[in-house]
Amino acid sequence: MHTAFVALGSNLDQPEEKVRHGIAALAGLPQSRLAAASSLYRSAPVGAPGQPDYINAVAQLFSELAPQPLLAALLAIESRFGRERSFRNAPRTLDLDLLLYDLQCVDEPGLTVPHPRMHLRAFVLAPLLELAPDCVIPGVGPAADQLTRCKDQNVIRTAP
Ligand code: PH2
Ligand code: MG
Ligand code: MG
Repeated sequence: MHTAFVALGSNLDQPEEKVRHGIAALAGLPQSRLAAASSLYRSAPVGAPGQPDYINAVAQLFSELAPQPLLAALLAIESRFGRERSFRNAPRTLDLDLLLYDLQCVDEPGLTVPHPRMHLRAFVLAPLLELAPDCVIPGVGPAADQLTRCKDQNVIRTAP
């Protein structure tokens, strides 16, 4: 059994509901179990000004799926939620990013784990640390240290 952390994000069509339903969809993944889900957090869009605020969360999964099948399952959920890919960082109904998979480093077409920008984003680090305060990002270091470097990013916990 492997431990994976997945980031959820939405800034379109009732984002809170999308993230809550996204967590429920993760709970239904095959050969997997939802171990924990963070609170919901609101933040301004990073790298894409002029869009609605985001709602973000992080889920912890126990899974028998290898990284690529797990990624495929996440992309299938995004499609079910009506995700459209018009341009980079476009507003989205649901984004599911595989952040961490045990302590493994994966660098394959379409999949880089740890997620290459996770350590720069308070909207990922704050919910991740809620679930795993001692989390270490392979190749980077303690997630808590990274969050202190993102103090300029305002992230508000909105709901349990
Ligand atoms: N996702 C992005 C780009 N910018 N900003 C916030 N606040 N939350 C996100 O989930 C997010 C973003 C690309 O995936
Ligand atoms: Mg993303
Ligand atoms: Mg994504």
